[in-house]
Amino acid sequence: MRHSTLTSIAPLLLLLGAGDASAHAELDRAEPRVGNKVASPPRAVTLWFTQKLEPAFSNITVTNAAGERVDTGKTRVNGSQMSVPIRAGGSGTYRVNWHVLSVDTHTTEGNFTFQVGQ
Ligand SMILES: [Cu+2]
Repeated sequence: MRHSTLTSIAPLLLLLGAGDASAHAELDRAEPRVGNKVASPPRAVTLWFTQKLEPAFSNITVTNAAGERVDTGKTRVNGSQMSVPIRAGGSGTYRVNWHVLSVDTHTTEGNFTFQVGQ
């Protein structure tokens, strides 16, 4: 009886272990939304993460369709959210690159695009 109980919970423990290993700060959502189209250039790009961020080592850069930096370089972190003001950079595909250090000391990074115009 006891043996069969242990056997049945072992796979659950493995699943919990895997969950802990991947619990870094991942991108939860963004504004403008990932892959979305907006009519005019937004004033800022804001990202929400699944964990609190360390402000000193977390930043966002944004480039326009011509590959020019359009962010002000002044990323602001507030808990699990960070935001950077951007200048109008015309229409086309904007790319957002983010790099974060979460409070669990793990770094994660990623990028996505959104469309401006039409
Ligand atoms: Cu982590």
